[in-house]
Parts: sequence; C-alpha cells; structure tokens
Amino acid sequence: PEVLADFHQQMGDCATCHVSKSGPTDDNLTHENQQCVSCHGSLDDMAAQDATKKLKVSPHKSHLIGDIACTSCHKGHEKSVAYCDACHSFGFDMPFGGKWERKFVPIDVNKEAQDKAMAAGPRDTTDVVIVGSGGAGLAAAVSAHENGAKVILLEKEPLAGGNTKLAAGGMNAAETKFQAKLGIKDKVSIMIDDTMKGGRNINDPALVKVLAEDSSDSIDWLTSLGADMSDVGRMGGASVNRSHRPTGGAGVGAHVAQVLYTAAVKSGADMRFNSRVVRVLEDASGNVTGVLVEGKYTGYYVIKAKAVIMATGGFAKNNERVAKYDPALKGFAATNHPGATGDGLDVALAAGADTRDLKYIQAHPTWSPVGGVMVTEAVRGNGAILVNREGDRFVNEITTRDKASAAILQQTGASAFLVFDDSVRKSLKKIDNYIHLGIVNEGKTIQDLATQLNMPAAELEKTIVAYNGFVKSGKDSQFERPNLPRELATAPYYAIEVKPAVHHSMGGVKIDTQAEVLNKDGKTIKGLFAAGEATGGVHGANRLGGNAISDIVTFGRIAGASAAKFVKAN
Ligand code: FAD
Ligand code: MEZ
Repeated sequence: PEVLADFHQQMGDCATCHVSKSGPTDDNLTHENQQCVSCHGSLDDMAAQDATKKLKVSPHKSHLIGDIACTSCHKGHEKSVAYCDACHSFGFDMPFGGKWERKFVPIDVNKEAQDKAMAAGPRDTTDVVIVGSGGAGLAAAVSAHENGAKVILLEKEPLAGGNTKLAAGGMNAAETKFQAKLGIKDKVSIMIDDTMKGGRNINDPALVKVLAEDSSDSIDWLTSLGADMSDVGRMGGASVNRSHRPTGGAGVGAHVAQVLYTAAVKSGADMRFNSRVVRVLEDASGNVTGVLVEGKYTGYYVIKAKAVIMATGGFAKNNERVAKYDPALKGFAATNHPGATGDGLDVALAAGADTRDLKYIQAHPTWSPVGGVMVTEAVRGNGAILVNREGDRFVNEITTRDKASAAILQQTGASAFLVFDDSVRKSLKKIDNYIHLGIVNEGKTIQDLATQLNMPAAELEKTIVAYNGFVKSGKDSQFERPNLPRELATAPYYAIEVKPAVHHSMGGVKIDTQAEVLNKDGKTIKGLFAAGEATGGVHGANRLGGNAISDIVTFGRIAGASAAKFVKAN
C-alpha cells in the first residue's frame, strides 16, 4: 500500500474511517480522528508505548498545544508528513511518509467555486468570527465569550497556536505584582519609552500607551485563567527586567497558548481547523456580514456574522513576500511556524483595510542553523555572551535585535556563537530543550569548548576573563552591556552557533485603540477588528523582545470585547 487509506482498506471499507462514503463530515476530521484513537489510543498513550525509544524528541510530547489531531501528520489519501519538519529535521521514520512541503496558495484561486458558495448563502451563523488560533485569536475568543458573544474560530492549519506556541523568552509587562515580589522597580512610562525608542519612534503612541498601561492587567487576566507568569527576566532594549514567563524560565508561548486554548474550549467556542478564511463579506454600505471559508475537506462555505476579528499573524515564513518589502532579507531562513504566510493580510486588504509599516521586518539575531530553531534572547538576558570565530565579543549582547543581527552578519562566516556556563544553563529551563535538540556544544573546560568550535582557546579564555571582570565591577567598559547577571565561571561551558533569521513583521493592518480596523480614509470598517502580529503600529520599526505576547494578549482581549459590544449594539 502507498498511503494509510490503502492499508486501512485492507481491513474494511471506507466505513473503517469515515461516517459515509462521501468522505469527511467536517474539516477537523472529528470522526476520522476518533476512529484513529479508538484503535491506537491517544497521543499520550502512543508516546508512552514508543517501544523503540529511538526518538530523542517525541512528536507526541512537544510544545504543540491542544488535542493534536492524528491527521495533522498522518494522512489518509496522501503521504503522511511530520508537521514538525517545517522547522526541525528529526528524520522520523514515518509510515507511508512523504516530504513536508508548503506552497503558498493565493486567496483568490477557484473564483467560480467561491462565487457558487456565496450565492448559496450562509451555512452557519454566529455573533463573532475569529480568524486565527494564535494568542491574539484565542484571547479574543475568551474575551468575546466573557462579553456575551457566540464565537466561531477558524484556523487554516491542522493545529492551534500559530507563532504563539513557539514564543520563548517572555511577555513584557510593567508594574506587575510579580515584579513587586522580586523587588523590581518599573514604571508604565518606562515601558512606553523603551518601546517607542526600540521602534525608532514611529510607533502609534496611542497603541503603545494601551500596550503598557494594560500590560499588568493582562498578566493578572492570564493568571486568573491558570497561567504561571512568575519568572521575570530581561529582553533586549528593556531598561529593567519585565519579561514574564513560567517558573524557572520555561517557554512562555506554548504555556500561554495552552491556557488560552483551554479557556476558549471551556467557553464553548466552535473551533475549526483546516479552515482558511479567504474573504470578509460586506453589504453594500460596507458593513461586515461574515466570511467565506475554504474548508480543506468540505470546500467553500459562508458563515454569517456581524463581527469578524482578523488575528491571522504575520508573514515572516513567506520569503517571497518578505523580500518584496525588504530585499535585504531575500533567501533568509525564518523562525516562524509554516502558516505565517500573510494571506490574512490579503483578506484584510481586500476588505478595504489600510496598512502601515509593512517594510519593517525583523530578523532575530540568534537562530540555530544546526537545529532550525530560534534560540531565545533569554539565554543572553540570563548571561550568555556572543563570540565570533576569533574568540572575541563584538556587541552589547542585549542591544535591540536590528543592531545585534547586523553585528553578527559582519563577523567571519556571518554567524557567531552564544557562549555560556552551567550557571546560565541552570537559570533557564528552555536551555535543556536546546541540549535535547542536539544543537549545543559542551566543553569540560573553556579550552575544550574552543577546540570543538575551532576557535583560538587563549583568546576565548581572555574574552571570558575580561567579561567576568565587567560582571564583578558592574560595568562593561567594552560594549556597555547594561545587564551583567552572572560570571561565566562554572563548568561545563556551552556554545550554540547562531545567525539571524526572519522573525517578525512589524507592519500590518491599521487599527485604533479599540482594535477596530481603519480604512484608507482613516474611518472604521464597521464590524471588522484585528489584533496581534496581523496589525501595525504597536511596534514601530523594530519590536522589542517580549512585546509581542503582551500585544496579542492585550489587543486580542480588547478585540474580543469590542466585537462582542459591536454585535450587541447592532
Ligand atoms: P499567530 O500566533 O501566528 O497566529 C495566527 C494564526 O492565524 C496562525 O495559526 C495562522 O495559521 C492563522 N491564519 C493565518 N491566516 C489565516 C487565514 N486566512 N484563515 C485562517 N487562519 C489563518 N514574542 C514575545 O513577545 N515573546 C517571545 O518570547 C517570543 N518568542 C518567539 C519565538 C518564536 C520562535 C517566534 C516565531 C515568535 C516569537 N515571538 C515572541 C513573537 C510572537 O510569538 C508572535 O508575534 C505572536 O505570537 C503572534 O501572535 P498572533 O496571535 O498575532 O499570531
Ligand atoms: O519577543 C520575542 O520575539 C522573543 C523574546 C524571542 C526570544 O528570543 O525569546
């Protein structure tokens, strides 16, 4: 047999997997997945039964959130693909497997089928449609429900979480109870200043004010939903420690996304995967009337709704689009999930939305070319230094990303090494994941590490001794690094090769402080809202590390409340 369906047909007919001969009844493949589980057990059962123990990382026990459908990777009538291969290359021995590939499909293909679906009228009706299951969409779903609205949430990928599930370093917030507990003195006004300065002062000041003023409340809201945001660290461009994450420095995104996903499921949101929104529908006066959905298995159909929230994220994974706005990034790898292609932006544009700052696209300085994963800024925040092939530091490691990326690209081989000791490793749980992924060199001594990296050992030793001197004196007289958390003096020593990769699209749809989408005349499009990386204005020309999770929770929440209020009033 070529594919799983052939194999299963030997055991019975189509009814082994499907309810009827005409195929799947919904785009989540709910019945089909129940059939998988009824024979094979759940993902947890499967992981527990992995008799081979050959896999270092089980796909069934990773940072993926929610109940991952078996069919996200194991296909019926096509070759199975390991979804994780979009970022990693684990070389899974996938039965009936094929190569993971993603082609960008424009929103306006199959015009005839789209027109037919629109002529047929709505298949479903709800109060608020949310497009995208990342943090902004999930926060909006919870908040819309809190404000009395019925929600359908549509996600084009087979699983939830978008880029949010990958977020690592933290969520910025000022004047929080967790900062107070740790004796950190911060002010909303300092967060505003840092954000505006990092964004080269082209941010929308009204949006930045909301971001900073609501940030502490957003932490409290997440905590009330069950999140642990008690660890507070430093990100580039911040004047004080304000990046909140789970205890011990575990990754923030998968945790926040899981908490919001659980709350959204509990709120009764109707979540549909493999469901791409290709059009926002409007009446003759320009009021939103719903969306046109492309269901992967059920085809095009219309959902009627008075309010639509675009929470479709950015486009950093679509290098063609990235290079169109910033040719210097042509051919760069990306840190993003495979769905960050920007078709949500096309949908908003077609609905008349105005955009801003699209040419500002951020490269994250520390992406591992060995593992294909981003190495969190928190590693530097907790004390790692950046060293070139000659064994020297060359930049303030926690400067803003644009500056750190530019500095790395100027080094021999256009890459550098993050170097740290065991005390840094112990300070941040996330580092154990990198060790687990096999992207970290480990040396018993500095000399041993330098030998592995093909680096002059005496120079690396000199660099680390000098850096430790700066830590002791509290002043980095070489690069003016503002935070010097700990000496690098505890063996073993570690290094990760890193280089910049496309990370965040700062620009997007124009919104006001109520997350209402603005058209080219600066007027609101009635019933259309947007939040998160799909929008522009919050981050200006350069986003600060930790400000995106803050953005999506705060503005996702605002969008949900605004949309629910709009539905009630109209
Ligand atoms: P996403 O989470 O990307 O969700 C958007 C969703 O919309 C996706 O699932 C997508 O598939 C879906 N979608 C798109 N178009 C359509 C359509 N037409 N129809 C249906 N669905 C659609 N920020 C921080 O502040 N702190 C961090 O520590 C941090 N770490 C990061 C680490 C990594 C590796 C990455 C990639 C980003 C990180 N960021 C971090 C940035 C942050 O994670 C993102 O900016 C943020 O999560 C975006 O959230 P969102 O909800 O706007 O979009
Ligand atoms: O905000 C981010 O993108 C971030 C903090 C990423 C990271 O390095 O962890």
